[in-house]
Amino acid sequence: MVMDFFKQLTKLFSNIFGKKKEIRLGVYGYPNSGKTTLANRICQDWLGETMGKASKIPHETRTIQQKEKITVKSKNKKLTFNLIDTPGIATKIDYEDFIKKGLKKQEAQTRAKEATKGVIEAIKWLDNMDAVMVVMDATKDPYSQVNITIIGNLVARNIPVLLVANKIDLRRADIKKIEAAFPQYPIVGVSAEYGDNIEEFYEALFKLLR
Ligand SMILES: Nc1nc2c(ncn2[C@@H]2O[C@H](COP(=O)(O)OP(=O)(O)O)[C@@H](O)[C@H]2O)c(=O)[nH]1
Ligand SMILES: [Mg+2]
Repeated sequence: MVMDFFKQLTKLFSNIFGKKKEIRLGVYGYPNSGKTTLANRICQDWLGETMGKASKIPHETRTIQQKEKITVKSKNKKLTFNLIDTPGIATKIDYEDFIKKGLKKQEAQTRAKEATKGVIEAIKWLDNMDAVMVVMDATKDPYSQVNITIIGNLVARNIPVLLVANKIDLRRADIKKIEAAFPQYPIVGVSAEYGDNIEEFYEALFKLLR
């Protein structure tokens, strides 16, 4: 009887105080920076499954993708989050660029239309994020309108940011350039494709979400 009462009481307390809301971790960035490749690596490492398709042709991910309850562990630390892969944010989407990449006119036009919707959806979803990783292709100029806009929006909303300098396996990759462009944010270099520096990446994730 008494035990039962205590059980009930414990349950009640944990319902009131213990119910932690789910953490939403967003993956944002320019098309082709490697967002889906990174999301896939995280899912593969901790769930043993992939998230979505990565592609050489930009705007492969055109709708929000979500994987729930991913638990990352390191020594005595553990954290659980929902991972949200977003369509790449671009300032210009032209169907002719897709034709140049080998798509037929019809396919190219559909892709352009969907990609435009995807950008709007990604921006709308910013409000729902608890923390965001901004993935950048470290071989490209980081000081782009897209990066500045995403980071500016996150800061205005008080959402913690981690900059991920991706593709460090490539010789032209230059993390210093990204550090110089955005000196006030934490940054970690990785190769989402080959797994270089992935331990440091998870450590940076613990710091971002703590
Ligand atoms: N060399 C190299 N290529 C990568 C890396 N990560 C992604 N890629 C390639 O970059 C392209 C775009 O990747 P994807 O994940 O679809 O980019 P997203 O548009 O940001 O989701 C694909 O061809 C990937 O194979 C990386 O770490 N190194
Ligand atoms: Mg993608």
